[in-house]
Amino acid sequence: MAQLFKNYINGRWENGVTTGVSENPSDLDDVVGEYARADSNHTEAAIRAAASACDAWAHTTPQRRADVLDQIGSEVLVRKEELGQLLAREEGKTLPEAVAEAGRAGNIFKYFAGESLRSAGERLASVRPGVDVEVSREPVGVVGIIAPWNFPLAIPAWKIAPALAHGNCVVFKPAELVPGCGWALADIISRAGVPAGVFNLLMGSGRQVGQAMVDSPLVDAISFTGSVATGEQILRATAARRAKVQLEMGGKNPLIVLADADLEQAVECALQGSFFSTGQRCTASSRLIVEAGVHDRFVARLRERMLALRVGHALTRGTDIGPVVNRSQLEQNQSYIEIGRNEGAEHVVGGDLLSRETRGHFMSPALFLAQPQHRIAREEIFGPVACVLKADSYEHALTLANDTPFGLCAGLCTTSLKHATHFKRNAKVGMAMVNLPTAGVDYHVPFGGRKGSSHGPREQGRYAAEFYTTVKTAYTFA
Ligand code: TXE
Repeated sequence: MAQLFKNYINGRWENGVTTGVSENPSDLDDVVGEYARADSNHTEAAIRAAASACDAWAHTTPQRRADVLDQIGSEVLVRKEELGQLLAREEGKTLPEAVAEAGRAGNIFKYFAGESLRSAGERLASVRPGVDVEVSREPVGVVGIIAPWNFPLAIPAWKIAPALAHGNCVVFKPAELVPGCGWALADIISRAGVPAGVFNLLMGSGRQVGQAMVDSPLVDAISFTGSVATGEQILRATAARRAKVQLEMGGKNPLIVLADADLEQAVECALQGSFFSTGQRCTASSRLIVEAGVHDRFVARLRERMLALRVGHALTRGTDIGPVVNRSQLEQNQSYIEIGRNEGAEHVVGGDLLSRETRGHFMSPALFLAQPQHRIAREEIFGPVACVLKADSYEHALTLANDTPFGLCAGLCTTSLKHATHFKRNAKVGMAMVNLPTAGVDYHVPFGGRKGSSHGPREQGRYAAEFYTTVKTAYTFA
């Protein structure tokens, strides 16, 4: 019998109206678990519970919130191998990647335990005699958290932890493909001393549960990570009712490789950034912009390294690249391979469907030589598909890098201090990397982008307070 993951509403584990099934993308004959599908009535109940719990939780001491978050972080860290197994089985990233993600989630809770205690304000002299001014931060209220499937422990952690640390109540909806990871996190949170209603888990569809969260007048803020289309829809709905909103959406991140770069290091950055986690990262490097002087050598070496990558079951030791998360994402990747060929991009290697011992969504990483106007060089694919664009110079490469509707992150491989400095100043992104893959960020510093990639305040680190608090200015005459 598969485990049944239930929803967590107002401090109780609740059945849904129907059940859904969570599958292992490495082995479609392996059912990870069944989950209770919530509907709009469950959503309303969870939101009402959160709204009722808000005042009391907002007035708990920072020590209490720090203790709760510290306990959650400790349990996640102690169980990171087991949580990593679940993650690898449910989402398909390799076991080492999944264990690292679980560790990161634990560290995020630990970090925000400290942030509970550091929530600072300021006291200023007024411009009027005898008046004092205090500026303080207060919780926003009920926060709706809508998460994607690609980082099913880390992304919920970096939204839930700051929300609770800053005194908010949470209604959390994991993505439909990864209810097991959402449930595992909720189970740990439910045992950490969080009062009923302060944290709620709802598993169900975006259209029903997610939409009800977005539309509810009792939800004061929505934090969302996912596709551009859904993000834009949420932006319109929250703007109409003036709720606070934070959106992390797509990317088409460039990695520039200059002729003076350390070639092996640059190839490693490209390989890691483009294909690891099966390319299913908003920070993936999907445009490799390579200076003409090193272009052919770079492509040859990257091809060689790609051919050596082992694609297979996420839990098998030695697997470099796990499966694609589900059939529809696999079809999307395959359709872009087709689009690339049809629009005249030169196919270098990969993109083939692979069969392994178990029935899974396996494909080999793909590389194209493309032109800047090609769709495969402009649209987010969200799979192990990258393209190389040739640049005449650093200046040309930077122009190509910034020529995109997205602005999440960008990388540069170079040994030139002059170009590295110029790049950090002029890349139109939220995160710039020099001699590092575009994917792979620290958990204690801001995460987010510009242009079509992000909207609203940054996530993570102390900058998270911008979204999870509201500022009050208080005047006293004495
Ligand atoms: O995203 P959705 P999906 C991109 C990537 C991928 C594509 C589709 O290109 O191929 O999006 O993935 C919830 N109101 N990214 O379908 O639909 C949904 O239930 C409220 C990039 O998973 O945006 C899930 O919890 N919520 C991305 C979450 O939104 C709604 C990571 C994301 O789902 C909703 C994931 C609605 N109307 C996908 N409809 C990144 N940038 O990292 C859906 N949801």
